Amino acid sequence: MTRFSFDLHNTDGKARTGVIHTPRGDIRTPAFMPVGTAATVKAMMPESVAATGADILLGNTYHLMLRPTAERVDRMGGLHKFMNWDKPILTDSGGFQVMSLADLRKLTEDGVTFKSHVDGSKHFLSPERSMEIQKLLGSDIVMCFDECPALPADEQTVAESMRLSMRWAQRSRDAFGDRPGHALFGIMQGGVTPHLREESAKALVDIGFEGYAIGGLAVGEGQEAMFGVLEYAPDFLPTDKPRYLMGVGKPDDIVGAVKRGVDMMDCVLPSRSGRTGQAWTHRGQVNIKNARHQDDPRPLDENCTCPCCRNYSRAYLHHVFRAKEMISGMLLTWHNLHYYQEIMAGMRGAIAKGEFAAWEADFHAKRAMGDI
Ligand code: PRF
Ligand code: ZN
Repeated sequence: MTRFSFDLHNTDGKARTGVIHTPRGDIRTPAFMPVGTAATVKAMMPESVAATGADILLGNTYHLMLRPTAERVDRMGGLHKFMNWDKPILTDSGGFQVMSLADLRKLTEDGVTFKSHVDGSKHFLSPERSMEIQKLLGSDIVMCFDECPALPADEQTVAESMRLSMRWAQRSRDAFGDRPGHALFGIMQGGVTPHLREESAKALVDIGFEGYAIGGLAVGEGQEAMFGVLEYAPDFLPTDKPRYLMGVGKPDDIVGAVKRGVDMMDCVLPSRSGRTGQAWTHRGQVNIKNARHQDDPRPLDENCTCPCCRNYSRAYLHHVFRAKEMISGMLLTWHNLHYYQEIMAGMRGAIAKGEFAAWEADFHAKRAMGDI
């Protein structure tokens, strides 16, 4: 049986490319993980998600424990079978979503009690329960149960929250147990304070994980501050383990993160913005509801090979968006996910050849030209 392992193939500056091997298949890094919160990448069939080039999806403990429940997913044969996706799945642990979505939260050393945003029912999450749920789901990459304060926050709040997350990281490691072929990732916290990031990284490395996430970013600090942390935070982590930046981001955030040594990312942006008429192209952002597209026979992105760009005009995309037709979200999501995966493939190829700087300059130059 294939064990979980990471092969780092090339580095170019701080940028890295490699492969994560799992029993469910390889994950080429840098990797972008589309978000399948409720056991679906909204508006996409799983085979279409795979066709965009995704090697792995993200699922959410918080949403799935509330509906349809982890126990029901388990009875249906696990999340992969339930949603018809046989490649790797990473699941987030729930703490971050509780803090942003649930009602009436009560945080203690033990865990978090909260009310469901779906039906108001009362629930409890702890490191132990989160590990149990992620096991019932059949997740390949399990995330530690952590807490992530919104920024800006004062240093003491960030320090206390980070230290709680580190105690929870140890409890997550203990509860996860010995599960060959499955991985547990630690999550670094510590806000925008270097010594707290270092303390957090040391605590996690002492415990020992199969991979390390950088959490607590993209929570209100802005791109400049985020890149500021990414200048040093990845250096606190082992070079031979994957590094995952959680919940990031726009295309230029992703490129900037890879440049600074990040291997994996996830974000709802390409799928969510596809459903609100926003497209991301080589030339930047396009708002398809803008009237300038209504008589335009050209595709969204002349250089894109996705089904949306091969077969449909801007005029059509504008029309179906305005008419609120479901195909609007389907086509734009497909294009956006395809574009994100093309960025990842472009970076992997460039890093392998030692040409990341030239690739990055071209990426920014095309965006600076603006939409056609
Ligand atoms: N922790 C967890 N999930 C997350 C984050 C975090 O800090 C973030 C922060 N951007 C997104 N998702 N568990
Ligand atoms: Zn396209």
